Amino acid sequence: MEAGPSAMTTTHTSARPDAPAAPAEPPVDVLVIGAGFSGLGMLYHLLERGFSARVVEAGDDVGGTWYWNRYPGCRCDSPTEVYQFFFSKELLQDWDWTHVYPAQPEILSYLRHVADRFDLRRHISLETRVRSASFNDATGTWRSTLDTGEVVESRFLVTAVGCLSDPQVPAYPGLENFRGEWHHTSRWPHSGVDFTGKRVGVIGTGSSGIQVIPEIAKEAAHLTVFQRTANFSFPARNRPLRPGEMEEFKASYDAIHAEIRAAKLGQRFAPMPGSALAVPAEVRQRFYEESWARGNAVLLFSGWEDLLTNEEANATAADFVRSKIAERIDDPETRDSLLPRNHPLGTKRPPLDTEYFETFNRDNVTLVDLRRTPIEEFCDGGVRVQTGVPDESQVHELDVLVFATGFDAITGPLLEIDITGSGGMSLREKWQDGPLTYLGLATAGFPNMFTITGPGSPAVISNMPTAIEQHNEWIRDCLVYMRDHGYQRIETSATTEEEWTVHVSELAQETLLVKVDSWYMGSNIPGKPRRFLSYLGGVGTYGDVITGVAAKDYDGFTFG
Ligand code: NA7
Repeated sequence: MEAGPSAMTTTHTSARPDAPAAPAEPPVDVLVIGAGFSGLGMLYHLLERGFSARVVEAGDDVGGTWYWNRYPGCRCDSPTEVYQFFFSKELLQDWDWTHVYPAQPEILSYLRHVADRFDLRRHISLETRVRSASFNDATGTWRSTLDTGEVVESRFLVTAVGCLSDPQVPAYPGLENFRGEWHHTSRWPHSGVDFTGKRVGVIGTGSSGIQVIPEIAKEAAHLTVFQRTANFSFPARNRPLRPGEMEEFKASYDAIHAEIRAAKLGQRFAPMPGSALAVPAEVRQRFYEESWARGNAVLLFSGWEDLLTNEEANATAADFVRSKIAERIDDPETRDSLLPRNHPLGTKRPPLDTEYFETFNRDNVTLVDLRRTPIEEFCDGGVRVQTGVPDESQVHELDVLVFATGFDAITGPLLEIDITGSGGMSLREKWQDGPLTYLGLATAGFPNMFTITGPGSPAVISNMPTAIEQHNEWIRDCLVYMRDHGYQRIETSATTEEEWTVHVSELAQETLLVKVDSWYMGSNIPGKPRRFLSYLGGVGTYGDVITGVAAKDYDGFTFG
């Protein structure tokens, strides 16, 4: 085990049924909620700088996203050499990845290794949820109540709850009547699901659906895919790393790290200056063909910079991708339903796939186009859909139903916790018309609280570990600054967060992303305010902004 951060004593008390919950004395410096990439990274940095910290995690192991999403086919869409922690050169040198895009078990092993190697586990309480957290103005501390009844008092509260961790099951009636078993992709049983000989239905064709569908099709007697929106998808062209490739990465990690920290997407992609419309059609076609052959969404991420701002430019790429998708599907009617036509390319999160469209050429796979035959209800036998003929319906008989129906993204996991700030202000109430943050890191009225990859930061519009690392380091440095200056309390103001939120919104308005319904916009959740939830200025620019704020003695924050 590598020499890790020094052990710090954490303090807490357990509530007795006969006594009012009593907080810890003295409080722990920082309570971190969540032990995925962001919580583990945060814990490492805090301990390394001598803060006491405690992490509370709902799962029975660390890993976050990679703990919960265990469905077959689950893997990362970022290349392995960028999707990891960069805080330890020894860790980078010692860990060997096997594939260009590692599968979920491998990433989970990596995160477990990180927890062990840096001796983080003894600061983590597993199988425990934070139910509520409230700021006490008198003591300047947070008091968090766990589902065990325990109350933890901390100087700071850091949320590391993930952006896609609040799974959603569609609200069609009758699920309780379904005779078979059902699962959400992000709450997959640890023992796995046996599809052999079964009739399986998958609802949802986002990234999770597109990954799980080809795998289930190989095993099930019959697979019915319920599609509401046809999705663009790029071939991953995943493969095992070639001999020597890992060594090349290891030799270049400093350069790779510098590159992704400065890049727009926190990835080794950079958009080309100029317009797709300014070059001859043959040049465009050649670039699109070459990008397609490389796999991933190279065409989009390394393409002309107006692909996501100009509809006409976008259409040149979207037409190309549609033509490639069409080549992969045999049946004309199925092809027609699978071709994405209702949104510009890249305005919904583009998935990477392995044999996704080809799966619909199998005899045991049927596509149900919900735009033509909408779901009416779940019933004992399966899923009842309208047929298009008035008063007529049809039941798709199923033994297993899989929901790949996504998440209440970014704000969902934060608002699930009952958080109250200064003067008893409720975060749920404060954000009822949409989240307000400064830098995606803090919100006015909630002193000493930081939100890793919160709304208004690049987060989901980037390689997540890069965005997480920016926040981990910034929060760490801010707490060191406060300690050095003897400050106990930090908060931002309503004016500052308003300015940042308007800035985030203005950047989004310049793009096509605000024109479609997506989880980026919150529009996948009925009743959720429709607002673009992330910062589109890019990871590099964002890094400059937040380090600039720190350099100016945390401009936009006040200390007490
Ligand atoms: P997504 O990307 O939100 O996809 C959810 C899918 O489920 C999408 O195809 C939805 O169709 C569909 N959906 C959602 N609700 C319904 C209902 N009520 N009826 C039918 N179909 C529905 O979630 P994923 O888990 O695939 O991916 C989330 C992110 O994880 C991904 O982007 C990566 O960043 C990793 P819709 O498009 O809304 O019409």
